[in-house]
Amino acid sequence: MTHIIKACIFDLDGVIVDTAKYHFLAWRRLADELGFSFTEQDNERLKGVSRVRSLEILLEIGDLTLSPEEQEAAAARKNRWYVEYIDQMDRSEILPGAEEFLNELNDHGIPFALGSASKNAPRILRRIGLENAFAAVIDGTKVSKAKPDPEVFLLGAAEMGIPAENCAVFEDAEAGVEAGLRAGMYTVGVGEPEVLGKAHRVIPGLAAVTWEDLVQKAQQ
Ligand code: B16
Ligand code: MG
Repeated sequence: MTHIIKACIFDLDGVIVDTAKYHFLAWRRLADELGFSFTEQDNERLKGVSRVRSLEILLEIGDLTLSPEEQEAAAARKNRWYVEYIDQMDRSEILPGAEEFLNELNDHGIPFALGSASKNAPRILRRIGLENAFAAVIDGTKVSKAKPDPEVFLLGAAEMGIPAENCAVFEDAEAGVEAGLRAGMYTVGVGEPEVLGKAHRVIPGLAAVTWEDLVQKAQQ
């Protein structure tokens, strides 16, 4: 199916910034505290996944069971450490090509939204100076169903007033690509084709895309 693109929706972690490295440091610190090791390879399983689900996966890796109260406290502790890292971020952490592509969309009058699982998304946008850049910011506090459910992207499209089929989604996580496809949107995977192969198109990063080229490929 061809898509006429009238708006874009961007995931945050892995597309606009690389906060996965800070999530990793904070989760590893929690694992250390709980007495097991957590590797960068393990961290791959947490990309695009909600905080609560991330903790469940971490506990599976450590073969550990915590009470609901202990889980809540552990997730809060992890988040405090994570926030300490993101509070050190600045514009220099915007991934290559991201700002240029957003500027290009602005030049063409194309609205764009953020569709992220992170409850810290507004804080990160402030740190990198993009708090006023998006027409809509849909973050982990606004959705009731996590990716691969399409809710986050459908809310973004609705807030912009653009039909889903006219939106292009940029996503680095497999569950996010599935969410984009389930939303009926043109879906661009950002990362490895081996992982994101179901997307309509896969690019290594936003530096590899221009507005013209997006429009053209989406119509093929
Ligand atoms: P928080 P995205 C996701 O961001 C991260 O990829 C994932 O690792 C994290 O667990 C999730 O946000 C929730 O983040 O703990 O800050 O609410 O890729 O959807 O922008
Ligand atoms: Mg992501």
